Order: sequence, then C-alpha cells, then structure tokens
Amino acid sequence: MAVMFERLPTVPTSQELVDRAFRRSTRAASSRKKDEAMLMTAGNILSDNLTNLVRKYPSFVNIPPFYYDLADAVVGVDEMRIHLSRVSWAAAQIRTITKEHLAEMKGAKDKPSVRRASFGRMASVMKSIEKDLLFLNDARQKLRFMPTVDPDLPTIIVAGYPNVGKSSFMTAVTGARPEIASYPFTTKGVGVGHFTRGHQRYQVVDTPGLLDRPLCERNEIELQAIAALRHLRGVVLYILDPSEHCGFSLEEQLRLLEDIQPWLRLPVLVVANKVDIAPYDGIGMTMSTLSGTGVAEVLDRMVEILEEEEGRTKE
Ligand SMILES: Nc1nc2c(ncn2[C@@H]2O[C@H](COP(=O)(O)OP(=O)(O)O)[C@@H](O)[C@H]2O)c(=O)[nH]1
Ligand SMILES: [Mg+2]
Repeated sequence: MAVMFERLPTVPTSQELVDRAFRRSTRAASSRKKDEAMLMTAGNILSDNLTNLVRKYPSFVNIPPFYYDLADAVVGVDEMRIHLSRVSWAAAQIRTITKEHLAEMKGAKDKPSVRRASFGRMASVMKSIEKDLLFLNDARQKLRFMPTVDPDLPTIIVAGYPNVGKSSFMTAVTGARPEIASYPFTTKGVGVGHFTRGHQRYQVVDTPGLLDRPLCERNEIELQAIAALRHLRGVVLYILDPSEHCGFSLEEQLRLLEDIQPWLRLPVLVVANKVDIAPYDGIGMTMSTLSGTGVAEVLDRMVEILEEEEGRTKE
C-alpha cells in the first residue's frame, strides 16, 4: 500500500522542456528537409512530453476515499485538475503550431525563418504553462509523502493526549516497533503496526500530532486531513490517563474525547490506562500497558467491535 502516488511522473519546468526539444531538433539538422525535420522533432517532443505527463497523473476517480480526501487536503484536487487541463491545452496548441508551420514551409523561400517563428510560438505557449508545471511538480512532492495506511484493513486508531500510553499500547499489541509513516500536516508521523487474529490481519495506527489536541486549534486543511481517517475501516481507541501524569487533567481529556468523536464519526472505545498507579471508576474499560492488566481484554473488545462494523458494512 502507500504506493498510491508513488509513480507520479517528475514534472520538468517549461524551460527544461523547451531546451530539450530545441536541442534535439538540431540533431535532425543533417537531413535534406532540415527545417521541416527540426520543426517536427521539436513539436513532437514538446507535445508528447506534455501529453504523457497528463496521462501519468492520477485521475483521482478510482482511488480510495481515504486517499482522495488526504490528497484534496494537501494539494486540492479541483485545482490540480485545472492545471492538468491547461497542460493538455498546451499540448494541443503545440500540435497545431507544428501543423500550421509545416504547411507554411511548403512554399516558403526562407524556411529557417518560418522554423524560427514556429519555435518562438512554441516557446511562448510553454511559457504560459510555466506556473501550471510548477504547481504540478510541487503537488507531486507533497503527494509522495502519503502515509502507508491500508484503507482496506480493519483498523484500530489510537487517540488521546500525549503521554497517556498510546505508543505503549501499540507496542503491547503489535510487538515490534511500529513503522513510522508520514502524514500530512504532522511532524511526528503516524505509527503503523499490525497483528493477526485467525486469518484476519488488523492494522493499528498511532496518531501523535493528529488526535492529541483540541480541534479548535486546527485550521481547515488540517481538519480535512484528520477527517480523512473516518474513511478507514476503523474503530477509535481513546486512551485516558486518570493518573494525570501525562500532564492533562481527566476533565481536559474527556473534553478532547467529545471533540474528536463527532468529527471522526467512527465507533469509539474509551479505555483508562495506568490503573496500576491510579484507581478509576469512570466510563469505559481499564488497563495497564505497564503491567499488562486488561490489555488482552481491550484488544478482544476492539476486534469484536471491528467485526460488528464489518458485518454492518457487508449488509
Ligand atoms: N504507570 C504506568 N505508566 C505507563 C503506563 N503506560 C504507559 N506509561 C508511561 O507513560 C509514559 C507515556 O507513554 P507513551 O506510551 O509514550 O504515551 P504516548 O505519548 O501516548 O504514546 C511513558 O513513560 C510510559 O512508560 C501504564 O500502564 N502504567
Ligand atoms: Mg507516543
């Protein structure tokens, strides 16, 4: 997975393309119909390059909604479509210019000057899509860092304030150290781990930087990137630290829960951690990732909820 946008083509600048096309055209210069050959070579190189670029870009039609929403948050899918259509337009323009000037060359006495005129027009078309190519190149850079989260796997999304025990839970149930995947608008990256029950593989996603502070502190685009999580086949495990050693009061922690729940629209299981050092008799289950108490029960319950959800989506 995560290969969603990996094969995006590199996007050259207008100048690079023009240089490439005109340089290659001089190699065609030995033939008898020198100017015709140069014109065709340059025109073909430019229009083919632009057409291929558009073709290799993802259409965003058949991609999982999780990735669509992330991509939209990161680069803006509609905006990207506009830039792509301008590149298509330029490819068509270049083809027209090539055809027209080839026709003009037929009866011309001064073929080199017709050829120079055609190159001038091609260069100005290329100049007019300079910003579009730069945008697409920038989009490519950003899209390459999409997370390695598999939207097809049943997923436990671990949430809660920093230091409540999210990573400890993750390590307890997935064993190995999690793979760290980049996620838009987070500096820490999300942790991705797996475990298997019977034949079913499950994914656990630790979300530092995403679901660990109130949503009112986020801008629109960050909210969109967080909301993309709702497309996962997921259940949220919201971890509380009733010992308050994490530095946040229980009240604050419960408030964050209320904040996140409606935004993600996924089932939530609340679990109080660190019960080895703090008694707790509020909502949800209890565990200690340190002593191991309750962890297996929490995991069983998560799997149960995920199975119920699967049953519901299959109906
Ligand atoms: N006493 C106790 N400490 C814990 C427990 N779980 C985690 N911790 C400690 O709490 C701190 C934060 O844990 P961590 O898993 O990194 O929290 P995260 O920031 O939510 O990922 C670490 O020092 C852990 O050792 C627990 O069940 N009991
Ligand atoms: Mg952590």
